[in-house]
Amino acid sequence: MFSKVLIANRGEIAVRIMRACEELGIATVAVYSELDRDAVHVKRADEAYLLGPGPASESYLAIDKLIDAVQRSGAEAVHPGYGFLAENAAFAAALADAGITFIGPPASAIEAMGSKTRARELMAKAGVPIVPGTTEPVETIEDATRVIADTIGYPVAVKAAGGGGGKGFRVALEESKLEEAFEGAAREGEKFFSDSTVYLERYLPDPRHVEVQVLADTHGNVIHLGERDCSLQRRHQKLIEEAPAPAVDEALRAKIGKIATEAAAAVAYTGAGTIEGLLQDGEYFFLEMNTRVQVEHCVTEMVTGIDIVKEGIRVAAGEPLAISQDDVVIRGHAIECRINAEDASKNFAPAPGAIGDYREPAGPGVRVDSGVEAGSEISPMYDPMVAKLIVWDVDREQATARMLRALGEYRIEKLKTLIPFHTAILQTRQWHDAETCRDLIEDRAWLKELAFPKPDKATADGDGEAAAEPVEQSYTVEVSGKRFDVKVIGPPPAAGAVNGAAPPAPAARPAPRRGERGRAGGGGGGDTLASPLQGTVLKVAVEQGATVEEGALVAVIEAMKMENEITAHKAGVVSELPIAVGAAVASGDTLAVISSAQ
Ligand code: MV4
Repeated sequence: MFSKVLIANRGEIAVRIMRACEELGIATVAVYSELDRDAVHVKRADEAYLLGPGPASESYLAIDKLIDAVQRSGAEAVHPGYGFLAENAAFAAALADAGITFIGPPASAIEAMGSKTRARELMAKAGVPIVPGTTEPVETIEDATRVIADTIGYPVAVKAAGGGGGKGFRVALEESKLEEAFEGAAREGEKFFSDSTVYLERYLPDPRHVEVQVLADTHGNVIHLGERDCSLQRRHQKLIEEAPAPAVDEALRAKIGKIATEAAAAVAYTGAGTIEGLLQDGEYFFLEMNTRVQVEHCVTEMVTGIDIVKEGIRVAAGEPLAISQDDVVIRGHAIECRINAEDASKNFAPAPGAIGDYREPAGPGVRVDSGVEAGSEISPMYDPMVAKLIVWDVDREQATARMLRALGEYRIEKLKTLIPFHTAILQTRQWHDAETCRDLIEDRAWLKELAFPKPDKATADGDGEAAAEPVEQSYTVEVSGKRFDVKVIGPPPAAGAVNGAAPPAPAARPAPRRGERGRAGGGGGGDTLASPLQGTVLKVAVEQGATVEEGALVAVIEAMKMENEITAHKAGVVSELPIAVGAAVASGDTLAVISSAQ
């Protein structure tokens, strides 16, 4: 076993890996950027090395700086966590060249699964079922049109070959929409992976996202730990994950487990990995393999009792897996909620800032994997996920009740998080019934309703009228000797307020000017289509004077490296179109005015 391991990551996953190391008697080395000097993962490690300035390219992605830190610390191995360099074959190879162990699969397996077309080809050859479609890149729209007509049919999914996790994923419902989908997928592929090649898959109308956890050692043992259901996503960002999957029984588990272990064996996989797939009408199709430990590995740990991170470290040290397939028993039900610093009511805009008072939930069956504490700063530079709340109970219904209890216990002051959103979701009939996605092109309708509550009359903005951002303030009051905690949500108190108390900082900044929210839905009935987010106009899909249907594509706005399709909030004539490709837009800016056709 190793005596010292460097963790090339930050936040909750760095802390999670350190916990595993401590239990294995391994000393830990943290790395950090200038922005993370006071971070929890840095304080927790036995020693820590500064990498450089905040941008990941100068810190957590800087391979030479990381190798330098490994050599200075004398660590024998590096754990990459997820994100950053976790699935970078060049990093795995560079470590190997320097005689340092990469805690993960061989570079060849990362590479094989990194190209989605190559992975599909390999899987098809190995007898692993893939979603019907092409295993080779499709060069032109003409080629795509032909292949679709001959074999796949509509609707069709167009995906970037370098992609994964939904990046560069477009759907064309019919031939007239193919060009837009093809170009969108290619553009996103080029931007994220410097690879504009795309491939095609039959679009499955109502699948569940079911993924299988695998573990493989260097002695030829490959086992699976059952599946997770991650169907609850928003724009390909998973929000809630659970194990076992509601739609999978013992027989299906054995079937998809066999598919997953065969997929892993086909690329000579070692370590912890995940086969992502789609489940439709009892049929399972391979989508891609994630060659790393995933964010949602915890729900599998809760229902199997197996420590996936520790097993990954053991395997990297050359030890055989501590368990065999027969030892794996699924017991009870686990749910994970991602606690992101995001504002669900503002199109899930990142809401970075400093955490005030902070208290994590506890009690039976509750686990919190976090990388923050009171006073921690959530930087806009990194992932907005600050913690994961995971619960276990004997069945799904009781796990849900336990999660609601734990969400209620979680105190994160001053920071906007998804806690209220998760609380709302888990109380819906759709969650209770484990409903699938009916419309994957847009977000699920019921999910959207929760994210964009109909604007309240009292707070709905008038056309172009400036409105103050409501602020939330907490007070404790006593009424006849009984204690009440109250939250006052409303317009910010005027400057130089009563009692001479200064208003809280957020109220001091000028309120943004905004019109109606374009995607807010319901209420208002105005003509203005306002931008739901801040970003850059990538594409303008309509012309002034054009007649549009409700839901027609108006523009594509890039924000936080994501492409956001802005659609018409009503049918009518585009009477104003004050945007152009390349222009910057702020949240609330008018993108178009759509007048009702006379
Ligand atoms: C699909 C699909 C339907 N047909 N592929 C890709 C990335 C991952 N985020 C989900 N992806 C999908 N790929 C084909 N051929 C639908 C999705 C999908 C999805 C699937 C199950 C549950 C929720 C989903 C949400 C968005 C997209």
